[in-house]
This record gives sequence, structure tokens and C-alpha cells, in this order.
Amino acid sequence: MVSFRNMFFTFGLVDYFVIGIAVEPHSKIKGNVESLLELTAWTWKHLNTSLKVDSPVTVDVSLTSHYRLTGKHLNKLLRLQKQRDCASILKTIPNTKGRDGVYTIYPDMMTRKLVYCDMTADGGGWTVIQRRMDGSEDFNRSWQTYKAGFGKPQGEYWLGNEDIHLLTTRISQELRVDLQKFSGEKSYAKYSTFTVGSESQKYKLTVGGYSGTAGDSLAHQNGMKFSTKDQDNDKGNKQHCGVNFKGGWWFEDCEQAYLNGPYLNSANITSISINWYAFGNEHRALKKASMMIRSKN
Ligand SMILES: [Ca+2]
Repeated sequence: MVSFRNMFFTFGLVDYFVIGIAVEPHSKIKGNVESLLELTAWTWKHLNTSLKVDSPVTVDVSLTSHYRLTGKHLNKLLRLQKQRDCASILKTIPNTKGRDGVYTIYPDMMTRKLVYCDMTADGGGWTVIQRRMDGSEDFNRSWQTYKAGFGKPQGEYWLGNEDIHLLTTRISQELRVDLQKFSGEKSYAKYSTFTVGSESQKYKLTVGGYSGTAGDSLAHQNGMKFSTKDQDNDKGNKQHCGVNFKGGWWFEDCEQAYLNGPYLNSANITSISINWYAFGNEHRALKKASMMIRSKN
């Protein structure tokens, strides 16, 4: 798997660009590297590839490819290094369109974060902030863990409340939710307004301007603060939704839409699951869900 994090730049050599990747067969790596280079604005040419096998016992293989780049790439490279979100990556490097995958973003323009960019749906440029697909990640996490984010950008993850707050308050964003039932049926919900407040506001959700096919279940959570198993900020005076529903979310008392619930392996009807009431008018566990945002400018 090749991503931008595997790139090492040697500025001393000015026009050289070195990529180091371990293991995998040579032809596949070369193909991956070149498909990656096609995403850049530079002109490139493969010079050579050297293979080094280190230990005779543990078989440590390192493979280095050298590419010569021409053109005014340095400026492009610097811009490439600091993109706030997937929309700005798409804008800066238009040939990322249709290339879904893991990219590096800088939500505060300083701290690097790996995210999955959907460069295909509805024109692309979507920064995925939440994704469920196979139950591999535990979503019953603490306030601090939800704040920082968790999971893997190529799989299930939560981007992190702090970064979601940063991304949604500096530039206005639209939200797209994609859902899939165990039967295979899909639907989506799109919101023209999506803002998450600061930590002192308990990451309060503001959402509106619905369109789509899933039905507007998130409206029920609009205006709610975020709660986790160790912070009860919900509207339920007699219960702690974060504990009872086993996940972190913008609970009311408690939910009509809940995408951070426990992953079930079958389509059971229960609120303690990944569910979206209006999609079938029941709290039926969904197979897949994702939330992604895009700058509106
Ligand atoms: Ca409560």
C-alpha cells in the first residue's frame, strides 16, 4: 500500500525524489509508485530501482526507487504538504478526482492527520470523518479518545471531535451520510449545514438543510451535545445514553440516528446498534455507514 506518508524527499539533490518502501514484489511496487506519481503535478521518469536484502535469517528487504522529476515541482510539493482537507487536495491536484484513498491533511494547518478521501461521490473532495464497515473497531470509547480520534483511515474510524470542530467552524461544510443495510439496500442523507462546536460547548451538533433518500433522522440530534460513556451531556434526565447505548454520540433521550453504535453482524432491530430510523422506519442494525464533509466554497 502506497500513500503520501511513504514519501521521503531529498531537497539537497534538488531534482531527485526518493521513495522507500519495504517488502512486496518489485513490479507491484513500481506500479504503485507510478500510479502515485500520476497524482502529482510533476513530470517524472524512472531512473533505477535497487534491492537490498539485509539479514539472512529474518529476511529484511528494502527496495529504493529513484525518479527524476522535472518542472516547477517544489512549489507544488510545498502546497501538497499542507492541505486542510480533501476538498483542498482535489482543488490543488485535480487529477486526484476518482482516486479514493488515504491522504494527509492538516486540519489546523500544523498537525498532520491521515484521512480517507472520497474523490468520487457527487464530484469528490469529501473528507471522511466517520466510517463503519466490518466491526473491527470498538466505538465505545472515552471522551478523550473521541476528542483525539481513533481507528484506521483505511478502515473503521472516528476522525476526532477536535478536528471535526476545527474543520467545520473555520470554513462552512456540507455533510453527506451514506448508509447500507445488510440486505444491500443503500441510501444517503445530505445536509447543507454541519457544524460541531468546541470542547467547552461539548462539541454541540448543528445540522440542517436535509436532502437525500435516507430520511432526515439526524434532525432529532440537532442541537445536542456530545456524550460518551464517561460524560453524560444528553437530554435524558433518567439515563446516561452513552453508557446505555454503548458509544459516543450527540444523544438526545436518546436517538433517531446513531452511527457510532455497536456493530452487529446481522440486521437485528435494536437502538443499541448502528441505525437510522427513517431508513425503513425502524431501529434496524445497518451493515455500513459513513459520514463525510466538504467545504462549500
Ligand atoms: Ca442523562
